[in-house]
Amino acid sequence: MDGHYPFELPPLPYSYHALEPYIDSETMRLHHDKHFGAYVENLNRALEKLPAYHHWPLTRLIRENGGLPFQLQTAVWNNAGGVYNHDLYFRILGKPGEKSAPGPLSKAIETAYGSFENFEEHLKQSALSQFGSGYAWLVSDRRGRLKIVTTLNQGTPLPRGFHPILLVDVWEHAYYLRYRNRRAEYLDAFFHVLNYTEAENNYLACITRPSGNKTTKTRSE
Ligand code: MN3
Repeated sequence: MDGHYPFELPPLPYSYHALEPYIDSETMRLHHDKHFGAYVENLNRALEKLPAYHHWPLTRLIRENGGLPFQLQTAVWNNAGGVYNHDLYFRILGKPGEKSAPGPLSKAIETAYGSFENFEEHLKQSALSQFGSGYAWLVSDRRGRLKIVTTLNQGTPLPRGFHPILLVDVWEHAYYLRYRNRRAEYLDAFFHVLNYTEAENNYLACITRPSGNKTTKTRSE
């Protein structure tokens, strides 16, 4: 998702109950319609009176956040991040059982982590160690090498020059209704509904991009 103002809430790409029993329909309805919806609304509200930024794509609002008027930076950082992160989160989930990605992402995961099982264990441990609200991500660097990173609140790995492949939301609103405080159980469930085909598409978009990066104005890692 990389449109510009006014942003719209994209429809869920499957039904609310498609991820049952791993993620329940009530959580999905609340998470997508209310939480994701609020980030879209609040981002539009923050930008409403600043037409100079209405043509900025979502990722630019994040990457070049420091170039916005100071009083707007925090609201845009939080809400543009909330929109970017939730758009990706709901896209990389799917019906249980669509496990493998037979292409380059599989090879890259096996090269970096030895196996899918080992990769999932690494991502799970990172997600468990994220203190408070945030995300654990699988990202690619500019050379197509994989790395697991975490971000706090609605932060993204974009300003660090990484290309997101997949992420897991560990805000309590993502799991509290069904799993209460048992984040580890939610993470085990998450891997049942992780759509590696969609993750593969994100990886392919990254490794086939001509220059390999669009982040010339950001800090180097
Ligand atoms: Mn969320």
